[in-house]
Amino acid sequence: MSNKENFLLECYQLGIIKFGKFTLKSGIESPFYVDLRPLASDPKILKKLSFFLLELISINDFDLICGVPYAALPMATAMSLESELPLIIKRKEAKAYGTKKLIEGIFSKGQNCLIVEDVITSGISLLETIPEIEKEDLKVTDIIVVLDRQQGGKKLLEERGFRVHSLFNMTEVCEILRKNNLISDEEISRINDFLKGNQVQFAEEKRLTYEQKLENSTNSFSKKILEIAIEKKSNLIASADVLTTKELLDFAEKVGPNIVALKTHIDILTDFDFDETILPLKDLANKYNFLLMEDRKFGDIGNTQELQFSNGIYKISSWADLVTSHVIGGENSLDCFLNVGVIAILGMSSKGTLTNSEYREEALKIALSHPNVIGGVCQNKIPDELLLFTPGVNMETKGDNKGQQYNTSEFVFKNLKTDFIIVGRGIYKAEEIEKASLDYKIAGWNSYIENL
Ligand code: S5P
Repeated sequence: MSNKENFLLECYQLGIIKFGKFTLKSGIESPFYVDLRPLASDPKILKKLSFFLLELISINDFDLICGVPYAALPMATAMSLESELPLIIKRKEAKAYGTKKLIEGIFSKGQNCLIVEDVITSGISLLETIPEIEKEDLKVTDIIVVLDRQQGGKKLLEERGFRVHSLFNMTEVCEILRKNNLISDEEISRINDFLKGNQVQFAEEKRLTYEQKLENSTNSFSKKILEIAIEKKSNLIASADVLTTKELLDFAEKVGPNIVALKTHIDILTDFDFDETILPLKDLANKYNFLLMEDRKFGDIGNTQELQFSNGIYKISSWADLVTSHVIGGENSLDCFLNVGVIAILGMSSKGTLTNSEYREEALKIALSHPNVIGGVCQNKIPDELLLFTPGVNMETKGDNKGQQYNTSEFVFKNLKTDFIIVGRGIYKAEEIEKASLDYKIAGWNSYIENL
């Protein structure tokens, strides 16, 4: 992957481009929405952006740099700091008092000023800005833009004799996002239609309700989890990544009323004892009506998985309602999981994961064809036949320092049509665990309802 491509993906994570249906100021409905202002809130990204933008031109050709307010102001500032090209500031409106100047800073007649703009659409706003700079007897020959929306602006400015250097255009953005499975072919064709000036048809993409999924399901474990979801009005799975039996049981007691399943990594307990740990945990699962999901992420040949599933001190097969498993061992490796709902790991939430689109596609084929599999863990949409479990959900933070990447529940229900969210630290690290689990339950349920 090229540096530029990587950089775009980092920017995308900040939410600068959204796909859907957006009504523009003009009343026109657009299939995408761009806002580059969030880039300024991430200093590392802003710095990288300034490197990429400076590479587009030869800095010696210019005496000054000026960003079009407001979105391009921090960009021009970062470029100025990096290149030592002096910055001038263009006001949006002239001051009503004092000097009434429109351009602030130190400059002299005849200097060539490089203009920086975040997004170029029709080009009209640049055509209004440039004369204000020229009025001060400054020259403008070149404009740098981060994103060319390909709606005629670049052409218009070039016809007027300006050189326009863009870092990305919409076609490139779509290609990169498509390659990384972040946008569908349907969305791309809608965008292409829009860019050609056609009115875009938005088909309402409906998700199935839990009731519909329940009707369609034949596996007893998928039925169970859907029934609990409907009854408790919850799609929350709490991940109990705690280290002692006491913490695990306390946690289960607190979150029990709000969850459909409690997810364990049973092998991280320092004091595991089948009778002391599993029996009371089972009691709590019955008391509060939730399932036990052991996140074992099996990843071996069938025979070994069979041994791991039923033996050792954990005897997972005797208590887990659901288990997670990689499908890397191939279809038959899943045959051993009897009397349990298997959730296949199709895509992971961590940065740099190897679960790219080709992997996911192949993994999905196995998951869809195996009767023991009821769903998948994934950060992408999957077919309706499988339930989608999405970890990497946190309302407070975007990630940890170990590669985890978070989205909000709103995002995953809207964009991935998730069925169940998995939340770990967002709940077990919260000051008030009960309240946090209730908050996530409500947020998850509301997001589900909003996307029906
Ligand atoms: O891709 C994945 C798959 C899983 S199951 N990413 C994940 O984070 N998980 C698990 O979800 C992970 O092992 C952890 O138990 C939980 C997320 O925890 P959190 O504290 O980051 O919310």
